[in-house]
Amino acid sequence: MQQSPQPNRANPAEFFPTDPTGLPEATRPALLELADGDAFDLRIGPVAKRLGEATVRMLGYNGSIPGPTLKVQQDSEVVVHVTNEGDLEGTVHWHGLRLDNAYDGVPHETQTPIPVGGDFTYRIRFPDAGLYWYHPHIREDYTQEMGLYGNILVVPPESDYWPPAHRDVLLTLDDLLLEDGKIAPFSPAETTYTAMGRFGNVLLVSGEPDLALTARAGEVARLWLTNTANTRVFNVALPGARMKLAGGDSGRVEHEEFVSEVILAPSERAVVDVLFGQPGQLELQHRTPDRTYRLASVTVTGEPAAAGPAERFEVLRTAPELAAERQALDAWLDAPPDKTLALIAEMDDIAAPAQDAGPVVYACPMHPEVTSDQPGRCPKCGMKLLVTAFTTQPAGREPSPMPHDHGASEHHGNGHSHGDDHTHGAGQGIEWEDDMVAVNRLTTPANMRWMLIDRTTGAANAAIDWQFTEGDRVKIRLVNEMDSDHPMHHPFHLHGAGRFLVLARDGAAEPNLVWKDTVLVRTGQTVDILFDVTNPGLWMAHCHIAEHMQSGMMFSFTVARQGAAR
Ligand SMILES: [Cu+2]
Repeated sequence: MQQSPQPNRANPAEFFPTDPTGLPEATRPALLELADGDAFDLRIGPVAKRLGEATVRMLGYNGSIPGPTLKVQQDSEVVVHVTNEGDLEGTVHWHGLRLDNAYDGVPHETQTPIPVGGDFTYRIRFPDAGLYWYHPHIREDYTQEMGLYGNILVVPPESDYWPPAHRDVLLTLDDLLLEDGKIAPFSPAETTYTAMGRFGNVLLVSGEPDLALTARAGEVARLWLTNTANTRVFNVALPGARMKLAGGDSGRVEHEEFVSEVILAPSERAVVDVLFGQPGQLELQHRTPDRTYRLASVTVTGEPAAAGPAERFEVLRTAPELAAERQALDAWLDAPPDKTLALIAEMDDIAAPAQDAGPVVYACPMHPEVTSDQPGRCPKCGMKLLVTAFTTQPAGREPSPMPHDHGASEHHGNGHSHGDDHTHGAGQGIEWEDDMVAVNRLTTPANMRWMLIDRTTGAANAAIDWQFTEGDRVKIRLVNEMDSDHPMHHPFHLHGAGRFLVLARDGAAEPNLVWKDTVLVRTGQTVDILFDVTNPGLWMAHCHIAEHMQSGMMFSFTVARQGAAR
């Protein structure tokens, strides 16, 4: 039995609506192939989404989850007329695009939020080839979880920018928290689950809990992967097929390389070419140190594919534009950082004892066997010890495909057995699951403060006031400190003021460069990035765990035009 208090659920008006009655059923995303100067409409509105036996109320762009896939030519421009018929005011952020600041979709900073019933017209440009995505920038913990995300595929003019492939397969990776056949409640007033972020218990690939893919023997399929989850990190594998890493957040990698798995933090992308061999049944998987989940089934048919792409699959190419960046890397590795940001949590003891409560016992929410009669930190993971009433719920709530009484659990529940030795910290500095559900659900921006701290000025979050100029290259050091009330990983995202290269992780030079907009900084890790500043305006930097951002982990910085006074 849970001993922790439950959030107040007495009054349904305190939560966003969950009733799908009468709503149109969510459709599959349309592919919109757009030419330079084209315009299209994007409507935000509620849909009924079938997830196995359950039908839940979600939000879609143009009635689909994910929203439509935009396929555009590099250096083109399109006009998007957005109407908001959703549950709250909104914006659209075009993630990873180095576009004009006015269309970046940051509420109050680059535009007035679009009220419910209102509209806004974006002009978006695509200077870089690769895979991007769009999502709201108001209460993403709710709106993105509800299904508001879609992909953008930017096609380069060079036909050999990517290696040859038969087919493009775009897949979003997400999870969703269902309770009693409904999406677990969201308060319009405040974000919850701010400690770990809201982990789901249903995994969704391109919006589907049980996606089935087909391929032909000898086919090379290009998987375009985007992690749209609030907080879950995915580790994608496809045993039985060969995988070649071809690209990342923004375009191709320096060196194509064969891989057995690919890690994507929230908002990161990966471009993976897959060569299918003999006919048979395969599984696209998400693999954590403790479990393996099925993301999708893949049926490889005996129908042969044309030979060309498979013959050239063995060739591992190098991207000249990134090889050129490599030439200057040693100097940047040796240079001191221009900026240093610390990533830190401050957490109240949400079960702090009353004055006359007598002696209490403190324990780690993740390691209940670690107890103390004094406040302190867990020697195993660094987590702040909390009064034990909050630590007695069994840890772990891994996703199963559907609520348990629907009998579909064989679809995802094919993992290794989950022993009691779930050692925190053995997960490569990544929180793969919510290991402290009882505490996590009670955390809010009021009792959990996530912070980015400028180590030069001491300024935190919104008080940080960085100023750059177009053309700058800035070395930024990200230090994920263990001296924190809740050390965990953070995907650090920079908006389209530019793009960056990862220089080094814990002092080790990055072996394979790729232009990025988000980098996963693992627990206790130090990551150096080189930010190539190209676009003037007021831009955001933030953690892309939606609940961390809502809990303060963000700031904005300015980029001046070249030649203009700072
Ligand atoms: Cu974070």
